Amino acid sequence: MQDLIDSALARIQSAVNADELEAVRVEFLGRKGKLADLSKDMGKLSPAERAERGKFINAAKKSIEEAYEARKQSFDAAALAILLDAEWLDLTVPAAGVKPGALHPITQIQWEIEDLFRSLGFTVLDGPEVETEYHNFDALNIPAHHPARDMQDTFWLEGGNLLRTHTSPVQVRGMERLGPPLRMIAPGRTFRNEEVDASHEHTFYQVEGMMVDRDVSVAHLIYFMKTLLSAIFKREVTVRLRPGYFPFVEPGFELDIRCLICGGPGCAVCKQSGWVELLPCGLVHPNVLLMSGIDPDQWGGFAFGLGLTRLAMMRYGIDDIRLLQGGDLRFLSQF
Ligand code: 2NL
Repeated sequence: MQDLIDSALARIQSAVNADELEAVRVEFLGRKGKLADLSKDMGKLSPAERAERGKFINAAKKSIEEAYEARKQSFDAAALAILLDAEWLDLTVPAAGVKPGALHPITQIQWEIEDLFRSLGFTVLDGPEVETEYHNFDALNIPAHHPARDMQDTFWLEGGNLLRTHTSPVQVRGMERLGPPLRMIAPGRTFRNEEVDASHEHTFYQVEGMMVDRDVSVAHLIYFMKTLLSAIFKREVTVRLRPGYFPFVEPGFELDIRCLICGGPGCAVCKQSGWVELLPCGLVHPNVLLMSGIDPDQWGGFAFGLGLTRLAMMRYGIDDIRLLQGGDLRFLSQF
């Protein structure tokens, strides 16, 4: 019996890995192992022999178990050391951090203009991109069959609605809802059925604005437009008005600024004219006021439309309009 213990302890010491050790445990300590065998025929022994055998079995079990546990711990420690060596993380390395995105160049300009007009007492309005024919055309003094309704230019939807071709309908809704006096701008996305190339897109952005009050004149219009353009270009600008036709204003103007590149003598940007056409505007047509429930004998207003897409291209020197909607990060990450 002492041989049994000695052989168990020797096998435990010589086990080279955890699997081998486990096999030794099963062989000696398992339910069908060698110590279990020794207890099987205890019934045949005399009480004195049984006591003797019991004592021995317990002592054997204790010493084999102890040897087993010690050996197992050394295998576990070795396995853990291998794992720690292979899978360590250096928790002191600074984190990579979030890579911040940026506002789209058009959004940057739009927000700047919104801030400016808010500071001048204007409300910033939003409205639907899917519009009724009435709000997009009729209410702007553009009845059916008017030449300004270039059918090819508009995305018509089923049921007579359309994708707005300008943000004017937002201002029509503003006049209907707010009533005079009012100051509002309507920035947003607009759509035309264009053949897309470097300078034409089906989707573009504009800001329209309007002020309705008593005795509003062209002088108010010029003051606000100069303030707007000086803020956008971050310097004083010289402006001039030429007559321009838009059904929703009377009189209507094309507002030009002195070329910021050459300052007047003429260059490639202003096509040698010294002036750059920038901003259609005018005094709101009485029919337009009337249709939105404002009495043109009591109230008057000015209005303007500014192409944000063109402005972004001018400011950042972008030569292809398609880059703005293209979603290419190599382009966008420059802003
Ligand atoms: C453009 C158009 C202009 C307006 C837009 C306007 C809106 C209402 C009443 C009167 Cl509700 N006018 N908007 C006025 C003058 C010019 O521009 O396509 N600009 C890029």
